[in-house]
Amino acid sequence: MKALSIRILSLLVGVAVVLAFGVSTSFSAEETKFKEEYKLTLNVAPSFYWGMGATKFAELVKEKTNGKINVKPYYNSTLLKGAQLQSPQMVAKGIIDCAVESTINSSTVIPAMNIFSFPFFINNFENLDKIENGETGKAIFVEMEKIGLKPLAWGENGFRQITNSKRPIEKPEDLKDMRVRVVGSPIFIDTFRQFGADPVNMNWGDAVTAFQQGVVDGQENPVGVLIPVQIYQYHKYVTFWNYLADPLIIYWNKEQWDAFPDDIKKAIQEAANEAARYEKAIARAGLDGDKSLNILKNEFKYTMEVPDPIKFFQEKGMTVTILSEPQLKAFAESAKPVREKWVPQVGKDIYDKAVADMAR
Ligand code: X2X
Repeated sequence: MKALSIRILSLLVGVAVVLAFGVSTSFSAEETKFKEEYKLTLNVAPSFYWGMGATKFAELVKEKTNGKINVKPYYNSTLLKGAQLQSPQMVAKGIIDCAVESTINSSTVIPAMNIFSFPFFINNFENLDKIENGETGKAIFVEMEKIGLKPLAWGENGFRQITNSKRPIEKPEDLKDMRVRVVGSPIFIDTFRQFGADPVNMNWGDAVTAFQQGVVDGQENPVGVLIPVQIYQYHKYVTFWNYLADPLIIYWNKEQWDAFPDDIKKAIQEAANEAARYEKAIARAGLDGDKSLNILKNEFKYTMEVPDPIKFFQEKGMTVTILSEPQLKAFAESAKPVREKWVPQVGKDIYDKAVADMAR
């Protein structure tokens, strides 16, 4: 009993010392407004292209705010215990300060974001850029602000490609009865059911074990995930079909953002723009001719380890299938009912904006 009360007493003294010390060495009035650490969530590891973007953002924020703002990335959704679809709520509530997140992982909270997951709808970089920089992108940012998120910049996970351990996928029937791991977002389940596959939704944190153990036959992700995760260890076949786009958005808790002084806002915004440009170039490297490789070389003095993803997969022994126009048409036709079903769910206005943006 006595020992316990001494321990409690010493604990109290400790706390008092920390408090007194904290007060006596307090920072200048301006600096005390900032947290010691701003927590950033993202669903993947630092080695993923998306992870490299988050790391870059944290570095640039530190640099551009002269160390006043310290963003710490928490990779692999550790702050969410792997529940990747919860990032927008957690940032909106201010439990997490900011994020570099996939639109897929916010799509259950912000339905408009499902426009990117429409199968065989946005099928190339040009269309994607038109949508992000156009009326659709603007409208999505407005939706984010409504729920308490301040969007800063578009990054990119990439166009998602399908891999599997069974056979080359060239037509919808090739997916028949194939067990495919998908993100826990309903449009993915609809799409793969439409192709006759057997989709299984699973958080990314559980997915790699499922590939290892052969619990699923296939999965779909962009090269920026497939290369670092060494997908060729599990799957021999990859089909490049650009069936849907997966942008990232760098965003901040809005209330916290609004309270930042203007110079801090400006510095963080610049960091987001620069990190997003870098990350997008990495995600597109070798998939858009020399364009992104040159951006990396000239603006960021960065040389890609894998400058040609398709060649890389071939060298790793994978069978790479690149769908021809008629093959893509067959998939697009097969997926039509999914797009139709989802128009009211994303909102007719968003859908119309996307169609108009792409036609521009
Ligand atoms: O779960 C996935 O497949 C991933 C890593 O791409 C996302 O977080 C959307």
